[in-house]
Formats: sequence, structure tokens, C-alpha cells
Amino acid sequence: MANELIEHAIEILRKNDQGTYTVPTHGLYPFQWNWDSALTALGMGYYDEDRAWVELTTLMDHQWEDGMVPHIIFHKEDEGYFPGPDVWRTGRSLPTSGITQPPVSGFAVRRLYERATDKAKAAEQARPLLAKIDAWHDWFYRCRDPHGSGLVALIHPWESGRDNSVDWDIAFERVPTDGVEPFQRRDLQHADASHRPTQAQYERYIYLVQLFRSLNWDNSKLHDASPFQIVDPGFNGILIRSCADLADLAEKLGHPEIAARNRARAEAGVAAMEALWSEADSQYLCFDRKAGVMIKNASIAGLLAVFAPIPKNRAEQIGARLMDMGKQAKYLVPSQPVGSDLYDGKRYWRGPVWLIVNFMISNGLARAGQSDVVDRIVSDSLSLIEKGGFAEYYDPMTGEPCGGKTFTWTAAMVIEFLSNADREAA
Ligand code: 9WN
Repeated sequence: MANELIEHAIEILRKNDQGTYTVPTHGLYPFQWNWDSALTALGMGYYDEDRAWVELTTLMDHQWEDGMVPHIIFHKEDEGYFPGPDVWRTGRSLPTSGITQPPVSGFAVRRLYERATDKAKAAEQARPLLAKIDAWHDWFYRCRDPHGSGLVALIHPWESGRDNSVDWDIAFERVPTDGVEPFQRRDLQHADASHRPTQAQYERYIYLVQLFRSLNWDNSKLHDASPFQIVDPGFNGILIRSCADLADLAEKLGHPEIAARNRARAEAGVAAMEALWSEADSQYLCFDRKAGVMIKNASIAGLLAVFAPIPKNRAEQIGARLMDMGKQAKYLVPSQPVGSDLYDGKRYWRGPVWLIVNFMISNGLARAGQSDVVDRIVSDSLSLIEKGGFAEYYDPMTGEPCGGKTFTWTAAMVIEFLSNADREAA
């Protein structure tokens, strides 16, 4: 069974492979997405190491001069997605969006190197990426933490990768919709409307894009100008892990300055994360930087933080919380707790299970020695695949596959789970 699933996963990766980058799925997402690509490279590394390095290299080739790595790279024209380059208008010769996404690249580059069969060759492939990822990390702390809190803020829900999370609801009410140019969504041509964000959310997504565009995508201005500034523990956790892993790899490959800078960022980040801990919820919570208040919603963001090298007692508390959640949810890990007021088991990031998040949470828990909960998450993830195929996300109670089908990063994560790499790495 495991071999069959791996074969099927490889088939999906090949089907979505465009040569130098991979689309998340044909139709719904016809371009290259940032964190999708970095996680996809891990699955590819299993059957074609060279191709995996190309995936990461293509992504980093589109880094902006200021250090940002955009969330979408529009390699080819395609009318099937909204908003396309004509809305973003970022002025790049090969069009990109103007915001970023969770930086998993430092983690991915280290993992590909550690697993590589030919280390000398892998070192050559990794080396040019180190400086670029370092510059991206520097951009984050410079442009998204301009007042030096130690944690970065998102300025658009798409940056989090958890587009319509309940976490954003209150802050999103502050985002106006006046002046939003008329638009036609394309996602509803490919996916069920009840699985997707609402029209009101899309209007606010586009308001923010228009606002940033009016500021010429100048990242020295966007953070302070944005009415939406959220400090997300999951996002910061990924960034911290990326810094820590980049530091380890840079040290190994003989780049002590890159290593020192990233080690310092990771240490400062871990210390600053403590401010987001909620003892009552036994997890981290988001912070609304614009309003200066904690966001009292115990979503998956505060569990995903375990991907970072957080203190052992925090990882244990998160492990216990997940075991508890597992009594209610049939499949871990719901993006919003089953039974909470705004839980919606099929609507995108307001309830469904996403395999990439399961992978990152289980990877962090494995490092912290939480093997029981890791076993549960891995087994739930594989049951979802066996039952529902390689979907974008799944209902945590029924296991129904939702969103797009034949999904690239889902396939990549299945390879990761089945090749058992986490337990080896732990
Ligand atoms: C906007 C590609 C991306 C993922 C995100 C997911 C979804 C896009 C959309 O698809 O977002 O970036 O149009 O809905 O939320 O995490 O990277 O798979």
C-alpha cells in the first residue's frame, strides 16, 4: 500500500511539473506559489534530487532587490486565476505578486542537503541559495518588524497562507472596501463556493492589494500603512525554524557570518514568542499589532509554532493539547477547533485539515520527542489520503476531500510521511 501511494504521489508531482517549477494544481492555481514550491521540493527530492534543487532555485531567482520573495510567480499568462499580474502591477519583468508567504525555504534547503546522496554536489546546489534566503530573512525583520519587537507581522491574509482563518475576522473588519475596483473571481469556476473564502473577504483582499499598489510596493512603507498587521505564531515559527536551519547549514558549508546572523535571529525569535503564549489555551495565539490586542482564537496557528525550536515544556503542552483535540476531531489537525463557534469543516482555513500543516506540526513534535501524537497525526493524514485521494484539504470529521484535486504539496507530504524521514531526523 505504501509503495502504491508513493507511486501515485509521484505521478501527481510529475503531472503538475512545468519543468523548472510546479503548479499547486492545474486550473485553480496555474502559477508558482512560494511555500508550495519549497515543500514540493522535499517530495521531489525523493525521486529526483536535481529537480528538487531546481524548484527552490527558480523560486529564489524571483527574489526582489529588497530581499522579499513573492508569494506568486506568474511564469505564463493564464486567465484562470484572479488576481493576475494586471491587478498586482508590481512592475517586474517576469510578473510576480507583491506580498510574501511563509518562508519554509531555509528548512527545505537544509533537509534536501541532509538527505542528498552526493553531498559535494548538493553543497554546490545549496550554496547560492544560502545568501538569498539570508537576505529574505533580513527583509522580514527589517520590513515586517520595523519597530524591533522580535516578531514579524503579516500585512495581508494571503501572506499567512491561511487566507480566511477565523484569526483575521475582527481585524479584517477594519479593512474598508470603498474604492475596490470591480472584479470577477475565478476560483469559483474550479472549486465549490462553500469550500472557499466569501465575497466580502475577497473585497478586502483586493482593497489591501490596491492600497499597497498605490504605495508602489515600497516595503519601507507598507507595514506601517497597512490597516491589517497580524503577528502570527505559526508564521513566526516557520521563520524562526528557517533561520535556525539556515544557520546549521551555513555553518556546515563554511559561511560563518550567515550562520551567526541566522542563529541570532532564531534565538531572539524564540524568546519573543513567549509573549504570544496563552496558558489558558495551552498554545500560542495571534496578536493584532494595529489594535494592540491578543486575538482570542485558539486556531492551528498557535500549534504550528511547534515547528520552531521552542522550549521543550511548550512543545509538551502543545502535544497534550493536540491529544485532547484528537478526542473531538476524527482527523487531526483541524485548522479551527471542531465545535468552536466559527468552525466550518469544509471552508478552507476555518476548519479543514491541511497535510502540509500536519507535516510541519509532526516534524516539530518529533524533534521534541512527542512520538504518540506524531503517530496519531501521521496515521490520520494517511487515512485521509487513502479515503479521499490527494486533495487540497479535508473535512476533519467526515474526511471529505475539499478544494482542488490532484494537489502537489499534498502529494509531496505523503511521500514525506511514508518515507518516514521525520522519525529519522528527530
Ligand atoms: C492565495 C496555493 C495557495 C496556498 C495557500 C492557499 C491558497 C491562494 C488562493 O492556495 O491561497 O495565495 O488564491 O486561494 O490558501 O496557502 O499557498 O496552493
